[in-house]
This record gives sequence, structure tokens and C-alpha cells, in this order.
Amino acid sequence: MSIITIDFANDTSIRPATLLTTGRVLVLLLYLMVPFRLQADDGYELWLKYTRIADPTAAASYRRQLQGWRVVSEGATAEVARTELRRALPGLFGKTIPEAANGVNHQLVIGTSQSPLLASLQHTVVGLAPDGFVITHTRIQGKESIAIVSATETGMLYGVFHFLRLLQTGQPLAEVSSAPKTKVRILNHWDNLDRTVERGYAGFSLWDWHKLPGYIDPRYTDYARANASIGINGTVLTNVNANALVLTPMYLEKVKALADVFRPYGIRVYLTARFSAPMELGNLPTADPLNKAVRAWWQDKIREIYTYIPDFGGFTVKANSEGQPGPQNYGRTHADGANMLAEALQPYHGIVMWRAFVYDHQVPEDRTRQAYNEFKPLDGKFLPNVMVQVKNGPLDFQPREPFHPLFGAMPATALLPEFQLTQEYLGFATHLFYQAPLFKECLDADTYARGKGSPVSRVIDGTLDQHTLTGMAGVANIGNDRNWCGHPLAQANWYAFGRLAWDHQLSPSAVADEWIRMTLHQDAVVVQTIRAMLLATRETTVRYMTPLGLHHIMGWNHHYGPAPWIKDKERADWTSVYYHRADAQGIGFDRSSRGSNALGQYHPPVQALYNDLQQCPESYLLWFHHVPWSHTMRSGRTLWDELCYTYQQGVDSVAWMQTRWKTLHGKVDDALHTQVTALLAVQHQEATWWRDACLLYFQQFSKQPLPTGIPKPARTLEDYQRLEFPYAPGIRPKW
Ligand code: GCW
Repeated sequence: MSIITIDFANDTSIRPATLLTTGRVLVLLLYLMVPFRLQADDGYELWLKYTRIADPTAAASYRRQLQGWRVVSEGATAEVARTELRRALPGLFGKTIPEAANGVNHQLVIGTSQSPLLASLQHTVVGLAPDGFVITHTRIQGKESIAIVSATETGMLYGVFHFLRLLQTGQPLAEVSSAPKTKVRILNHWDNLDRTVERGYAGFSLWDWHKLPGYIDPRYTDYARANASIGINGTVLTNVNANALVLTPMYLEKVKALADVFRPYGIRVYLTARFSAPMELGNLPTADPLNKAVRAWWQDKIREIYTYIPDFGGFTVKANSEGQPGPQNYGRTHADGANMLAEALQPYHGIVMWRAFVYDHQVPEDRTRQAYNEFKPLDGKFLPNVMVQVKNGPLDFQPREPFHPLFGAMPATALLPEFQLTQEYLGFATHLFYQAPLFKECLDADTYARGKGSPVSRVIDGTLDQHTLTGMAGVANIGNDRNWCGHPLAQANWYAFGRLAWDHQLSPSAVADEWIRMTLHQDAVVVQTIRAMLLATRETTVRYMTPLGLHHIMGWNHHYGPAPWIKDKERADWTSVYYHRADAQGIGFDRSSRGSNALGQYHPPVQALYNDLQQCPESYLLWFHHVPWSHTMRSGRTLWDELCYTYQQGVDSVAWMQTRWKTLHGKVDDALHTQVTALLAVQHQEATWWRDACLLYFQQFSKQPLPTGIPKPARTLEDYQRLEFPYAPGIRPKW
């Protein structure tokens, strides 16, 4: 819908009396239009749209409890809270709720527990984890009140966002006490200084380095609001494949400008540290972490950074991985490297997030075993302000991987799990893939590190081994696309990451529900339909891309589309044949005790679960076993037939999603409907492509026909093999 505005004031043919009446009519018209959207939903507002509460009974009940509101703390964060409420409440209720400085009956009072007015509530926040908050019904100065209170300003802001979420999702304004289960809830941006984004599918980087610090894009504030609303409190601005230039004064000025924007939202800024920076920027002959001059260089550099950004969070480091420099270049260990930086950061309370994503093609060892081999012996050797950052699985963000064996293997080390919100291996920003079920599968997996009931979630929230430095990292799926994440529904992954980093016990379904209600629609049928679609996406994609435990069979380098035929490259561990090992006998990577024994890196009950081919859950079958084509599956079908049917099921599920989405025509925003319809069609096409290309390729080994019901592929295997995508997104342009 578009509205035409007429500039009455400049139209001299309209007499003042008419002007008044016409003006009033226009105001009235605009007022009547408030509940409806004035323009197509372009996704920019994310889950902070604050559309009018649809259920009049709920709205009336909320209104009775909200005759006025006030924020009784002062400071930048309190001001942020006020601004958010001024934006949100009129949107939700269609009219302003007065700010009542002196208090009214049925008021909302917001502040920290240090505010004199909330002093009587101090005890309610004692013992809550930092930045936890309470929402409680109480009397303040004799007036019926709902109080939002926290020991910290950031916690107070989180409480405000939580309260708004209750209104947005139609929940009762009951008592709440909520505190984050992890401490460092952080996004990793793989953003380069030239604004390309490694594995980014939502446009270019948000950070407009060239215009910073002079021009502060208002979008930085909206980014901070969105993060704060879901409890994210840190952001690593730069790619882990790092560029040392970001540590120079010219860039630190720019980083400072961003940090200044984010600070009132409780968000700290972090950078990636290129290990060879002392050579590149400091002209030193070495970057050896035990070298005195190198250590002094980092100390000076870190001191300098803190003069710009007094609350700088610290560094993420990718070292000795995929060509990045690191301590091993000098015969030192990862602990030597991490500790050198940690020691220099320690006086400022900064931390080091040292990535465990390391593997070396010179090492004749199953790639999935290498990180454990490298890091397990270093357990207990890292300084207390180091976290070892471990990808959710032992390979690389595949549609399905078992949990990383380092979870549960380094009790003396703070482990930071890394998830990839950007969909490098999950259909880019074209496929609908709601990742909360993937995150949860990893978080809920039992490591058995201290016997049954030792899930990854308890390793990373510190409760299993009594760590206080805890967290969760997500590789951001954010770019400068108007809707932030490329696919209009991919914002759900950003949202779900934040919510689960705050509370890993939330269910993917509940999180989806919240996101849909806040972002798309409040109607029960719409919510149910979209939620069912979102929850199906993970399994669907696994089926049409990498069923039954297959992995890493995607396009070369850009990782777009199927390419199980990739072989004979400079690194075997970057090819597909290395992973699927299809031959005349069967398919799959034997990681059992008879094979690479990657399973041996897990605790015995986990080994027992997967080691026996007959017992192994079929979702991990080809991850852990090389299985004969004729193997009988639980369905009674042979492995070959099962593989074919599973690919087919994947394609069929996308078709099912298309029919579900069709039912929403006219119910959700038109532009959104059209866009998602088109993307689902692409997803269906690409799912079909995956099925056909993979089955044709594997058929060369199984030498069996496609079973009944599996359509004949539209093209030949050679056709699929010839496809090239020179400008697929997400890789650095070559110039
Ligand atoms: O998934 C792989 C990507 C690389 C990435 C690397 C990593 C940033 O293909 O692009 O590099 O992982 O996690 O370091």
C-alpha cells in the first residue's frame, strides 16, 4: 500500500478553514491506518516491529496494568531503554502510554537495584548471574506497579526487551526471573576491510570502514538494538582470516566509533588478531610468541587499543589453520600463542578466543581427529582469560555432524562453542534452514564426560567443570541487505542464536514461535504453519544434501551445490572423495575402531553408541562407517535404495513446504509472500539438483538402478560435473 502525501501548507488555493478540515481528515486517516502496515514489509525492523497487539482482550488487559511508565535510572543505557519504550508502546497499543515521572497507579517502573525507588527489590536480584533481571509485581510509593529491575544497567535493558517480548507474543505479565546461562554471547563477523564478507550471502559488510568514523550509519544502532534485544553482548568485527591493518591507528579510530555506538547496548567490541602483525606492522623479524620484542609489541599494541576503546573485549584468533600464521611457525604451541596475548590483555580484563579449527593436510590423519590431537594435550595450559573456540562438529559446519570430541575432553579449559549462522553449507541465503534444531542437537548431546548427564550445554555453560568464563559464538549471517540476512526468514537464526546463548534450555519450537509472532504475524494458524515449516527445514536439508551421515560433498571452494566428484586437488582434505569414500563395495568413512578410530576420541558410552554398524543411529551411519551397498537398513531396504529414497524425501519435503507456504497467500505481507515463494522454488530446484547429481554419481559405484518412485534425472552426470559458478557469493573476489 502506498500513501500520497499532499503538501497542503504550500497550496495557496486552499483556504485556512479548509486546510484545517483537510488536515484533520488526513490525521484521522493516518490514525485509522496505524494498525495496518503503511508499506511492504522489507524485513528491516527484524523482530522489533512492534505492530499493534492483535487480540483486543489481551491489549485491554495489558493497558489496565500499564497506565504509565518510567525509567528511574540515569545514564546512556537508561536512555536507550526509554527510547525503545517510546518507540515500542505506541506501536503495540496504537496510542502513547504516558511517561509518568511522578508515578501513577498501575505503572511500569524500570531501573537498576541501586535506584532508591527500587531499593526494596534489591534482594530479588541477589545471586542472579550478571545481567540477569527480574520482572515483578509490587507496590512502589503505594502504587500498584510492575518493576523491571537488575543489578546492572545492561540487565535492566534486557529486562525491558523481555517485557516487550511478552507483549509482542501475547504472554501474561507474570513474574519473571531470568539470567544468562553463558557470559560471552558473541557474533563473529567474517567481514573483510574491503567490505566483502567471507561466506556472507546477505550483501556486503555492515561496517562502512571508508566512511567511519565521520559517518555513523544509523544502522549500527539498529544492529545494536537487535543484539541487545536477544542478549548478545559481544561482536567480533573482522574476519578470522585476519588483516593486521585493523590494528593500526587509522582503523582503531573507526573501531572506536563503532564501540561507542554499541556500548550503551551492553555490547563490547572484539577484533581478530593476525598472528604475524608484529612483523607486518612492527617490522619485527619474527612473530615468535616467546620472543621478548614480540611480546612487548603486543603489550604496546594492546595498551594502545585500550586508549581508544576502554572496554575492548579482546581477540579472536585463527592460527596455524588454512594458511594463517601462528605459533607453530616457530615451533611453539597454541597455548604459547594464546597465553602471550592473554597475558597482555589480562590487566584490562580482555579475553582471547583461540580457535581450535586446525588441521593440516601434511598430517596423514583423519581430518576430524586433528583438532583433538592438537588441543587435548594442552588442557590446563591456557591462562584463565583464554577460551578455546570449538566448532559444533569436528569437521566444518555440515548439515549434520556429531558433536566435537573436544567437548568433554578439556575439563580444565573454558570452551566456547562456535556455530555458523551464515549458511555456507546450508544453501546460502537461498534455502530456508532454521538452525535452532541443529544448535540444540549439539547442545543436548551427552558427552558422558562425567557420566550420563554431561551434555555439551553443561560443558559450555560452565556447570560441568565449574568454569565462570563461558559463552557461545555464532558466525554472523548479517550483511547490508535491507533485510539483514538475505533470506527474509533467515533472521530467525540470528534470533535463535541469541536466545539459546542466553538460555540453552529453550526449545527450538518456542523460539520459532516467538520470532514468528514478533516478526511476521500473530494469527495462530499463520504462526503454526510457519513454525511447522521452520522446524522441518533442518531434516529436509540433511536429506537432500547429505543424508545418512554423508558430509563435505559440496562444490569446490565456493561450496555451492553438489559435487561429490571433487578429487585430485592440492589438498585431499578439501575434496569430496576423501569424505564419502564410495567404491564398488559401499560408501562412508570408517571412523570406528576398525577405521580411523575418530570415535576413540569420545567417551566410552558414545563410542558404544556408534561403533557397531548394526547399532549406529542411521543419521550418522556414513559418518562413522563404510557400509556395503547391500546393507539392510531398519526400513528393510538396502543402503542404496534407502539413499535414493532419503534424497527423494528431502525433495518432497521442500515441495511440502511450498504447499504450506501457499496457504499463507493473502495472510502474510504480499511482498514477503512473493519473495519466499520464489526462494522456495529455487530451493526445490536445487534440492532436485542435489538428488540427481549425487545419485547419478554414486550409482557409478553401486551399479544399481534407481528404485521405483525415484524420477530419472533430467541431465547426465557429465552435465552436472561441467557446471561452474565463477561468481558464486561468499568467496573473496580475485583481482
Ligand atoms: O568453513 C570454513 C570456510 C572458510 C573459513 C573457515 C574457518 C574463515 O570455508 O571460509 O574461514 O571455515 O572457520 O576458519
